[in-house]
Amino acid sequence: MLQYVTTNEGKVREARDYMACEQFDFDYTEIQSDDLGAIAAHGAREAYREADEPILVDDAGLFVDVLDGFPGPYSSYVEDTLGIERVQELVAHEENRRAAFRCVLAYCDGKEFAASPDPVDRDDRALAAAGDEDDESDSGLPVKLFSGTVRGRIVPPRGEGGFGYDPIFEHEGTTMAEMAVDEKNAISHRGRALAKFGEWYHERQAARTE
Ligand code: ITT
Repeated sequence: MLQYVTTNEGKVREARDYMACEQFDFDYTEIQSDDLGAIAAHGAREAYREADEPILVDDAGLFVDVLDGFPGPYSSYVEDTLGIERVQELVAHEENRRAAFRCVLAYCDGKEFAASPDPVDRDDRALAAAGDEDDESDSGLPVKLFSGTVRGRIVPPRGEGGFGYDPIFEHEGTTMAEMAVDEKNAISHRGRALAKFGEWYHERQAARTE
């Protein structure tokens, strides 16, 4: 069974619209990097070594234009420390309140796959970013990356659904906290990444059972 690696139940709720998976509540090491793909790839290798089952890691972040992409890869820390209302206040008086949500999914099952159409991270980049080139323990484990982005704008909090920054992120007049799971998936960063992954994964499953 595919293991969806996250401590966040909200992510798993959204993922189950696309495929059967189990939540693997594993707090992988988040390396210091500006690149969500490198963070997710490193986490996927670590989680695969731990579980020895097919792994999907989901790393996401909110990138606010006028704040040069802050909080970006630090979104989780900023939610826990500043809180989402303070992030909203930071841009409340700005003319430009545009922002993007990004999600990168990293898949690892210990086997090879073709690079196309999405990139395959062959671990040198992630290891270099982690500064631990001497760590041979996960070398050679290919990781396939799928990404999705949604653009919107930062608004005062509205809505009871979703999680994280959803109440302050508005897309075409509706905050993501005002959307049902399937409505959010239809437009969201995660929904877009999951749709790409789901299509590829189901083909892969079918090819392996032929
Ligand atoms: P895991 O790392 O265990 O998966 P997390 O919630 O910390 O859980 P991320 O690092 O990917 O996951 O998330 C970064 C932050 O962005 C965190 O504060 C989330 O609540 C928030 N976030 C992620 N996806 C989101 C979404 O779809 N809507 C709103 N906020 C989201």
